[in-house]
Amino acid sequence: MTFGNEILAQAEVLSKFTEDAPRLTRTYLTAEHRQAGNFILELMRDAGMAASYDALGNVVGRYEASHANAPTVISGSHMDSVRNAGKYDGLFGILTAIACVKDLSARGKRLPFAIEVAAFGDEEGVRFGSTLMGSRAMAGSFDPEWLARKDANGVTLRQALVDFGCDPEGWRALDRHGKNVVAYIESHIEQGPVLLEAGLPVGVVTSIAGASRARVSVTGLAGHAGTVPMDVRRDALTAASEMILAVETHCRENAGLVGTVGRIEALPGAVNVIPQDVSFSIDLRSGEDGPRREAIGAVRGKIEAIAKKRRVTLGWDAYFESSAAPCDAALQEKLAASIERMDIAVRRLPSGAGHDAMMFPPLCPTAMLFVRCGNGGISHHPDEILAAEDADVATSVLLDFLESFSPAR
Ligand code: HGY
Ligand code: MN
Ligand code: MN
Repeated sequence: MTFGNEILAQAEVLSKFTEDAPRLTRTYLTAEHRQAGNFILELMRDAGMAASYDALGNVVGRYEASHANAPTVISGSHMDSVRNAGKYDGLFGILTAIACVKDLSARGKRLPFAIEVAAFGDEEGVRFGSTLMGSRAMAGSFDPEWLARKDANGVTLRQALVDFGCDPEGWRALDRHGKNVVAYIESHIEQGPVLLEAGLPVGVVTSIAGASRARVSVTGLAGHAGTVPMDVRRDALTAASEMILAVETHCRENAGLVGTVGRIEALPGAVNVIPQDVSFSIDLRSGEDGPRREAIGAVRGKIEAIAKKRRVTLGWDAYFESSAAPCDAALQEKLAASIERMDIAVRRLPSGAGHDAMMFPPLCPTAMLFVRCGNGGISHHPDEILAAEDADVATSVLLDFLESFSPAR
């Protein structure tokens, strides 16, 4: 069986560990996280790695080097998903790294560095809102204030970690600073159409877009849908609607920006009551931090003006920000050389999606390898597809990269 067929078969098994079948949703520190983590643990051990859960519920496997005191290269991605997800977002990066180690182990080959494969438990942030927690801990930027964050049922992250059998205070020991990590490389489906349109199976990522996220709350005045005249209403939902269109318009009018309102809640939510309390999310991204920060400020100003005009009150919780992350130039060259050795044209491209990799530049040189997404590049959607032969090519490129990588002395 080729790398690609085996990876797709494993992704198929993992897709069954979902909290809302037949859709695929797997969130952090749930029974489904445990099912997927246990399956990945077994794959890592079968591939010749020592593997275990860490203090935050990540699953980490380690394949020792040819000699003691060698440096470490980390490769991995996330095992959690968005709601109603595809099968390959995150998981491909874990499974392809395991496939590489399994191949090395089968040949009895050790490299001049240890390989750690990381399956992060929370990249999407669906359950607690704060994202990239596993990779942040490993790269030394975990924020212990997140331990007090609550999920929709009021369960704190701290309690959820204890319930999962983890140690909430153990996050400090996960920081790899001082542990001689010389590179982080993540393989990921592109989640867009560029490689598909270029007719290429893989590409080298140049940078990863940064993101600003806010939770906006709009408070108007509830009232009877039949008796309150239109000119005296303080309708929170129509106000929010104008605000949401302002986000879209601003991003349409400023090249390089993308803005999304993915969630909205309107209360009391009755057909015959004017909405009083509305909350919605904003996710705004750009390949450059300056324009993104400027844009989120401009959008906030426009939303405040709409609130004033419509006599509603506004709450603004800027709960997340990630800076754009450059991929290491030398590692990009090494990845490009591995692709060329397979007689494939090299395509460099930025990532509009965020990834665990964006947390690693403060720790070590960081790179990403994209693999083509079929179906127009659709992702964060059950129609996400990955061809076995593309998974095969990407794994062969990653293996060539690892076998030809010599850590700087
Ligand atoms: O939102 C993102 O870009 C990633 O899927 N977490
Ligand atoms: Mn995703
Ligand atoms: Mn992802």
